[in-house]
Amino acid sequence: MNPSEPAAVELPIHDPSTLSELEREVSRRRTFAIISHPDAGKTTLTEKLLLYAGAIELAGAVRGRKARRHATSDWMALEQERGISITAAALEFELEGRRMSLLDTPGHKDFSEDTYRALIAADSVVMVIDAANGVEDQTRKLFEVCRRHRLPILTFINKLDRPSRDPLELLDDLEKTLGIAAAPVNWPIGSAENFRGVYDIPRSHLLLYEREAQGQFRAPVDISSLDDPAARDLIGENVYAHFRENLDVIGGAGTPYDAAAYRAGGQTPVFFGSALTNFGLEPFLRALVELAPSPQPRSSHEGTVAPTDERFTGFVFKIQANMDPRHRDRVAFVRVCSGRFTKDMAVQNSRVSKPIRASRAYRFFGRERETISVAYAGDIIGLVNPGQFAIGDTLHSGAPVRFLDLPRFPAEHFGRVRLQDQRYKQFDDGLQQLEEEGLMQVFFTAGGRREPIVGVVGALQFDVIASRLRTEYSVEVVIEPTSYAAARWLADPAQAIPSLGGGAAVATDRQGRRLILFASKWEVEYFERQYPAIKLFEESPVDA
Ligand SMILES: Nc1nc2c(ncn2[C@@H]2O[C@H](COP(=O)(O)OP(=O)(O)OP(=O)(O)O)[C@@H](O)[C@H]2O)c(=O)[nH]1
Ligand SMILES: [Mg+2]
Repeated sequence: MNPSEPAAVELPIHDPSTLSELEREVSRRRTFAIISHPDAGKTTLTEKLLLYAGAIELAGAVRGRKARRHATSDWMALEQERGISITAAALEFELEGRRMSLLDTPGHKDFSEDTYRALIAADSVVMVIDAANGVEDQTRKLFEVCRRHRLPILTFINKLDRPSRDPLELLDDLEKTLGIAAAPVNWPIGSAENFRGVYDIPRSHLLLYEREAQGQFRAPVDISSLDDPAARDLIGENVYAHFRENLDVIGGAGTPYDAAAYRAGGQTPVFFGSALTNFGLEPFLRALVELAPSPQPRSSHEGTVAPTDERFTGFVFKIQANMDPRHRDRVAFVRVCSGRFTKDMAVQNSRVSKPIRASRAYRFFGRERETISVAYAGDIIGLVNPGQFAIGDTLHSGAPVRFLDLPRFPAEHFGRVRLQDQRYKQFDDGLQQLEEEGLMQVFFTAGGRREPIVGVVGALQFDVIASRLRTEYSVEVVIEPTSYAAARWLADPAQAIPSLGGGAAVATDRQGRRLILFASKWEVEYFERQYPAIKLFEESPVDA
């Protein structure tokens, strides 16, 4: 969870009958996050992987027409309305004896705090690249986080059914922009209307692209030899010649796949395909099952915690309220890091002294949930316990342990929330619960508690807050942008604050801690120069 993260390890594969139940269960778990720049196709790929894994029978679409199914991982009303992912979704399914836990993350930078936390809950990553755009900004930023945490990355280059950049150029882009070796596992033949399929390099066979069966059903997979004259005819002379040239280049100068280098985060195996038209998914899914690492050890303040440590440990990486309109409860998503979690177990929260009885535990499939009685290291479970959990909490049985803090991004946009009706109770509850999710921070100024200021990482969150208050709490609000641009907490809460000039204002947070809202970073620096005796924090001091 930090640069001193222990290097990847694999459980030794003994005769399975000699493994303990815990070792067996841990070794068959694969927990991974899908990341990329917005719109590269993460949610579409997620949906199609679920389809291939047999976890769903019909694939939904990101921008479904009214009557059509929506993608499982974009379950929130606003996600379906806008056709973008807003919040990370957890999906658990079985595949070839493996228990897969997938986290589909939002690409938009305004939601990146949620994406970062999901990354920390994963043991490996699928990076999606739009074949027309190559490595984009947000992908680069997320990649840096993966590198810091030494997460192994598989790359899926998507949208080959559309005009694409040359595959050699795309590999070059990965290597130059990200500084990671790119090892192609398959190779695309043409793109857009000339897209003919992919060539599986280690298996030396051809998967031909079928234009029918687009959309909802599994596309048939045809395999034949590369030198088969029929294949050559099907591909067409021009496309074939260019493709053979490319193959010669990568055969001579390309990076060969190396399992150890992948596990160490030094190289990324690369696959090509088209999630929307169901192409190239089967080899990718096969690779994911074969190559992705099992649950890894985690760093804590008390040393490394091994997944097969009998003691249950985990941490809360996400909180989400009102996922199910029938229950309207608040779910804390926990990544189990070691041992076995059992229903009704008394767990300690390292932040508070009282043990909690975890009587309502679930596993998730997008919005759908299922009660569980047991979970193992690697699993992502949801615990329902209103108000008892905060993002970043470590849960454990046995000896005390605390995992390293999750990143918190400073708010950069501040809006004043004005209630448009009289539903004060719902308004207060809504703001408090959305704050608990980490969506925003709520500040109170001289304007009083009825018109608080919310601080967010990206301005799109204002829309999310207003929309969720409306749909989940039946509260109408207007959020007006303010000129504040930074919040700084006082290190010494008792210290007197000199009268503030410019656009700054004194405020308190929900815990009553005092802070100053500044109109710019420059104003913060000016203040610090003027009053060196007043220490300011960028993050709220951790709760006592
Ligand atoms: N032509 C084509 N379009 C695709 C393909 N994969 C996804 N798309 C389209 O690209 C758009 C974005 O896809 P999403 O799956 O929502 O992308 P995303 O990465 O989840 O986006 P965010 O969650 O908002 O970051 C949608 O309109 C998809 O239908 C593909 O293989 N070919
Ligand atoms: Mg998405």
